Amino acid sequence: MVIDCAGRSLVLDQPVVMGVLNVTPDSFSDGGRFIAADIAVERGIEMVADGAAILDIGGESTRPGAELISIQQELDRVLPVFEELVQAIDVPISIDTRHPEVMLAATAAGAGMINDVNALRAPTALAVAVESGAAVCLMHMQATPQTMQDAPCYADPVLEIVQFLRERIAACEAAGLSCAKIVVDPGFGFGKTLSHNLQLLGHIDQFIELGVPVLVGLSRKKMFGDILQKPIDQRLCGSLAGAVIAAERGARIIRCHDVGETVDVLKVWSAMAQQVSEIN
Ligand code: PT1
Repeated sequence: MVIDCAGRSLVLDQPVVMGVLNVTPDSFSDGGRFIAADIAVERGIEMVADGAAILDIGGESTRPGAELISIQQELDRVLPVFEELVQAIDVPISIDTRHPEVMLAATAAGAGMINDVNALRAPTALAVAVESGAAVCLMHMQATPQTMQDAPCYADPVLEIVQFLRERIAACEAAGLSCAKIVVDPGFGFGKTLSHNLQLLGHIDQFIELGVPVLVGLSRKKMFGDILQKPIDQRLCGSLAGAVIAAERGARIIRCHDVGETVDVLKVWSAMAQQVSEIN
């Protein structure tokens, strides 16, 4: 299966890596190291060399409790990086934003995917996405980044989140977006307890039934901190375990910071999967 990202192809026959490129001074794990555009561009080129099939550029942190920034600040952070990286690499580049103004400017600057943690629920977001020709990632989030971890609550998280994404896919299709341009994401850590996150991870197969590729973002998240009792810089092995579990259950895009390591574990999974399918 191939996703058309405004002219650039994302081939999903095997699970692939989406490299996270935060252009935020308060980014939850990069500590603002990539605030300068040229450093971000260099890091993006490096992630592609390490095997990333797509990059995801974000200027606003959406981790729990993150500070709000203005649209202008977000644009100032991400646009210079898009303008340079689009020239420097061949893989599709995604814009991680909740804001239609940023979607519009980034897709005009060459973004091939809109990754929206708010699943295009902002007024005009859907229309901007359809008009842009970009692919979209629809993510589930309960409440907002500022409040989402206060008291996450579901009767049945898997059922409710699958249903939410089904409704968002329908809204996109009704607005004129082909389902061939849609991927979905359960939204690990976005208004979810450890128990919710683990139920979602174990039931990714139920998201596959939505009929579009599933993306997961697990990298370095608090769920691994909770399980391992380890800080952010010691969650690589936990994140890799999560990536393999997700791939085994059918996820096709793994959003992560540690690109080379994640590419390696996915290559092992893919080698196994290919061998098994050849024999059967
Ligand atoms: C994600 C994601 C994202 N995550 C998509 N986009 C973040 N599609 C940003 C924690 O619990 O999973 N999917 N864009 C980063 N957000 C978080 C959320 C970071 C929770 C950390 C946590 O530690």
